Parts: sequence; C-alpha cells; structure tokens
Amino acid sequence: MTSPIRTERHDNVLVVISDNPPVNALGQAVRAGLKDAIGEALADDSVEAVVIRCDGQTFFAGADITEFGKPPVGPNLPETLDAMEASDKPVVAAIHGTALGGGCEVALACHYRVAVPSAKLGLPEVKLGLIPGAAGTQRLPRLVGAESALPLVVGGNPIPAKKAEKIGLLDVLVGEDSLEADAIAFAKTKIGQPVPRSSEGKENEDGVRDPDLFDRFRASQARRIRGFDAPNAAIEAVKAAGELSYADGVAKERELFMKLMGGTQSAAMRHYFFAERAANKIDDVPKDTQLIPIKKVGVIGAGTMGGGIAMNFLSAGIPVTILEMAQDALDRGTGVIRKNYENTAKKGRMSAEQVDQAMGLLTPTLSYDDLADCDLVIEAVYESMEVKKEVFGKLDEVVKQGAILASNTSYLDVDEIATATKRPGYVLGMHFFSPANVMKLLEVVRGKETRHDVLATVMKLSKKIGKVAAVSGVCPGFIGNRMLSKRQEQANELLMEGANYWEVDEVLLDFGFPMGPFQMGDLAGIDIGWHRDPSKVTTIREALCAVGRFGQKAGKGFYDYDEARNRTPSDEVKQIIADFAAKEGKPQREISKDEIRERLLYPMVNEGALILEEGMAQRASDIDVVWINGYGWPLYTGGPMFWAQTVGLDKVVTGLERYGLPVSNYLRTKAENGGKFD
Ligand code: 3H9
Repeated sequence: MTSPIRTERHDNVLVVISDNPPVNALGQAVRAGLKDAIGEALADDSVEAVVIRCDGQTFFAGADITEFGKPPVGPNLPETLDAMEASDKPVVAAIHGTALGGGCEVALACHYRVAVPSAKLGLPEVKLGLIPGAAGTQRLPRLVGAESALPLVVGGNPIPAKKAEKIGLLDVLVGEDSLEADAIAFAKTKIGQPVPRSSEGKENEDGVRDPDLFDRFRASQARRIRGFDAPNAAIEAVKAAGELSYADGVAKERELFMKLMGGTQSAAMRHYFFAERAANKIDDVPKDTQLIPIKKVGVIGAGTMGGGIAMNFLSAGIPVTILEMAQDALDRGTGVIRKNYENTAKKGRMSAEQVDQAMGLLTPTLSYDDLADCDLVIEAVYESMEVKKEVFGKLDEVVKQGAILASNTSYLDVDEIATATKRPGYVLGMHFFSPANVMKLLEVVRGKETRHDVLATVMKLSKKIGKVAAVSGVCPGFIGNRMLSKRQEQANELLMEGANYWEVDEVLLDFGFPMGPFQMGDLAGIDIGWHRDPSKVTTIREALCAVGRFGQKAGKGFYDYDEARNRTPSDEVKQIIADFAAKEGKPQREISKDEIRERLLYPMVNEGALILEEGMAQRASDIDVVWINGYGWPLYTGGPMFWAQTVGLDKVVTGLERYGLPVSNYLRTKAENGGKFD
C-alpha cells in the first residue's frame, strides 16, 4: 500500500505532503509517514528545514475517528508529534482549510505555523465528548496563554486564521494561492536559529497569576456545558498546564482523555458525528444524481416561520422573494427580518454591510407572478389542507416547470398536497423548526412521487444553509412530532394520575432537555389551537385558557411568571388539575421520578421503532439526528434510539410492559436479537 505521505525537496527544505482524502485524518498510515519523514529530514544533512502541508481540501482535520475504540496501532500521535517538536531543524506547518483536533496539535508541535487567510484552526474534541489527546491542552496554553486557550479547548469552535494570528497561534498569514512557496520562503528565514517549542512556552503563566480565571470561565459557560463531562475535563487540563510541569501536564491530559474515551458520553457523541453525516445520504438516491441549480428561492408567508425560513437563504447569499397577502403583513414581516439581522449585528456577529447585503437579496411581493422564475418555493402558510392545496395549485400555475415546490407543514399529508399540482415529482416537505433561522434541524419529507434529483438537491441545499437534514416518509407528524405526541400523551396522563407537572418538567431537565413539556407549552402559548370558548372545557389546557392562563406571554400558564420570567408552580393550576382528575374519577398516587422518566421516554423509543418498521426513517440514527437538533434531546446521550440501546432494549420492553403501554413487534424483535436497531 502506498503511503499517504510523500516528500519533495525544494533546495534545502523538505516539504512533507499528506494526501489522505477526504479530510487528511491522522490515521495510522499518516502518522507513520509523518514520523518517517521527520526521520528522513533529521538524517539528511542537506535538509535544513521542513514544511508540512496537505493536499486536498484541508490540513489535517484531526485524528481518524473511525480508529477510536479499536486496538491502537503505532506510532501514536503524541509520540509522532514529540519527534517533530524535538527536531532542531525548523519545522513549519503550512495550513489551509481546517486544522482541527489532532491536526491543530500537529501545528502546535511544529516550531512555526503559517496559514492562508481563509484557514480555520480549532480543537473540537469536546464535540466528540473528548479533550485533545496529543498534548494540545498543554502546548496551546503555553503558546497563547490560558485565557485564549480556554474558549478553544472548552468551546470547541474553530477560529479564523486572522484571530489565530492575533492570539499568537499563527506566526504569519501568507498568500491564499501561494501557501507552499510562502511557507518554504518563511522556513528558509528560520534556518540556523534556535527553534521555539510550544511545550517550552511561558504564556500559560497568565493562569498562574490569575487562578480564578478558570472558575470565572466555568461559570460563564455553565448553561452551555450543563450535563457534559468533556468541557469540565478540558478546563481541568488547561489549568494543569499552569500548575504542573509539561511532562506531568501531558500525563494529566492523557488520564482525562482516556477516561472520557471509555465513557458513554463520548461513545454517544461519536455516534452522533457519523449519524449527522449519514442522515444527509439517501440510500436509494445515487451519489451522482444531477442537481437542480437553486439560484432563487420563493417563500410564501412572511410570518415568524416564513421570515425565519427566508433568512436561512439570505444569509447564504441566495436571493429570496417573499410573498404575503396584504401590504401591512408584508411590511411587518420584512421589518422583523431586518430587526433580527440588526440584533445579530449588535452582538458583533455580523457587520452593517452584511446586514445590508442580506436585506438587498430580499424582494417582498404581493403577487404570485413574481415567483415565476424561482427554482424553489417554500410554502409556510396556515396549517390547513384546504389552504395548502389552494396555494400549491396556484404555484403550479405560475412557477416555471422544473422548479421545486416545498411545504413547511409539520404534520399534513405531503402526498395529498402534491395532488393539487401537475408535478407531484417536484413536491416535497421541508419542515423547518421555530425559530427557523436558528434551529438546526430540517426534516425533509419525501412524498411517494418525489424525484431523486429533487431530494438530492434539497439535501445539498440544506448543508449550504447550515441545516442538519434528515429524511422522513409521509406519516402524521413525520419523525419528530410523531414521537413528541407519544411523550405528550404520557405527560398529560401522568398529571391525571397524580404527578406534579413541575416534577414532570424537572425529570426532563435532569435528563438534559432544555425544558420540560409544560414549560414548553407555556413558551409556545397554551392557547395555540384553542377554540376561544371559555365555557367549553374538556382538557386541562382548555381549563387554563378559560381562566386566561395562556402561557408566558400572559405572565401565567402552567406556571406563574415574574418580570424576569422566573417560574413558580401555581396553586390555581394544581387545583384545576386536581378537579379534573376527580371529575374523571382518576385515583391519585405518588409517582416516582424513575416512572415519570420511563413513561415519558420509552413510548418515544417504541414509536421510533414503529417509524423504522414502516420505513418512515431510513435508519435509527436519523431519528437521533431529528431529536437532538429539533427537540433538544441531550447530545451526550446520543439521541433516543442510541440512548435506548445504552439502557438496554430489553429493559425498555419490560418497562413498557410494566406500565401497560404498547410494545411494537419491531422493538421486541430487536431487543431479542442483539439489542441494536441498525
Ligand atoms: C482528535 O483529533 C483527537 C486528538 O486530539 C487525539 C488523538 C490522540 N476522522 O464533515 P464532512 C469524514 S478527535 C474520520 O461531511 P465537510 C466524514 O465522516 C478529531 N473521518 O465534510 C465524512 O465521511 P463520509 C477532531 C472523518 O467538508 C467525510 O470525512 N477533529 C473525520 O463538511 C467528509 O466530512 C474533528 O472533530 C475524522 N476526523 O467538513 C473534526 N472528519 O463522506 C471532524 C471527517 O463517508 N471533522 N471525516 O460521510 C469535521 O469537522 C469536518 O469533517 C470538516 C470537513 C470541517 C473537517
């Protein structure tokens, strides 16, 4: 097998090149090749400097994640990098694309780092439930200081080259199109000088001078890192870089790294990494399917949903024509879009020019005719089959042939909507989640006639607009809402049997959801879909509406809210629920937190199994992707289907039986045959 590493001589400089598509992951062959190349450079007196660069789209994007959990084959990354740093001939990292994780650690072990301006550098290991494991947590703070290192190691988000240069992670930015030549020229200027080694840097002393830095940082991140193990380990490791010798710091990092690697959180998050990428693939749609060019998008409805949907495309530089029925609604909608952008700009995440650029791509209109030349039109109008069919009928008449027509419906039958057109092959669902400009999930609903090129185009487009897409078949509520309804059913039932609603919420909060079902109800508005007749009360929600408890917006719903939106359980609501249960003759009892958790979550797993059995999801991991990105299911458990496997599918089955809840044959069979869904 040929090595992915080759070397080229440029005078007295040895250029070491990795060619390991798609992302130059640091698999065994790459590590071995790098180590050999350094050996070659050291052994050859005519080599006076080394440049390391990568072919393809990116510098090393990290360790090869597919090797994790398998028996290690040497050389390992730490020893490879130590050999590199130990060289007394200057070694220069020449960076383009993304230097991530182990790739960033390669750069840190080099004596100098140069990069093109479009490059990004980062240590995203926390996103895999890990911390850097090749001395990144020890070299980085010594090079740039603990204060600059913390957000990189704990947050895991890469930073642009310019920022990396500012904090001292890069030595110099070079020409976008002349990386290799500039890196060689740079390396030549360093020949004969003592080499600077990150492991010997002193910048980490900022953390020694100000030891409270770490607690302050932890407090500032508390909400974001709640429940995750890796960020705390990352803080500990960076702190150790100031407290311990380099060798002891590295040992501490290894201890923390190994513990995380063996834990369930990292297994879950690695599962999610591949799940997200798998979800973007549709098994029966060939990879080379010709895509439909999307140069202009139409959005019908300028309300909260339509406006949010439009922003996704505007932010990605795609022109949008947005349609409303009346001028005032149109003005209001475009006003909200502008305001959202301006707020982003106020937070420093967008420049004023970028706001103008995005708004410049927006064309508001009252006329369907202006949608004629759109390549994709997404409808976000009222959830009524009649209204949707009318809209699709009109679209079919005015929008050019070959254009895609999508519905943002969250539960209606997309096949039926498609019958309102003469092009059902070009119709599908694009179910965005509110707020649509923020939430990552896009449920792509595949109709029975949806064409391959239409699906492939929308999957590709979803990535361009920063969404994580998963495909669902046509069934009520698709993947996400279909499973949510099972959880909600149990939540309501638990109240009637005597559970306190705040305990139900607490159980989900403890599990890692950002909020529970009743908090969610208050936030969304209890009066959604209410018939507005206070004398007609058949559900607890209607009873709350009848007394004006519409949710957070009214200052009271299930909870009472103060000015700062802090919530407290309400005596009035307790009474309403108790009255209801009495009226229905439901005996009340104490319900344990374990029972609450199991009754909320196990039926969702069962519904997920049914979704798989019916072929409504392609794979169990797609369901995980939907729930993590659309409904706040905690990432560190891997999503409902992966989580169920870690609990044990047999235990889920027994639990459902214990509570007298349905168990699908599919779930039972999987539980009996190895306990895995895929
Ligand atoms: C680490 O480094 C630990 C060390 O500190 C310690 C060691 C001791 N390995 O995302 P894409 C595959 S932890 C294996 O669609 P993009 C990916 O599955 C690692 N495979 O492309 C996909 O395969 P497929 C820290 C990987 O252009 C294909 O490459 N590093 C890896 O949208 C294309 O990926 C990270 O966490 C990998 N490391 O984005 C970085 N990375 O075609 C993880 C990707 O079969 N990677 N693949 O579906 C990324 O963030 C993105 O892939 C990247 C490119 C931004 C690089």
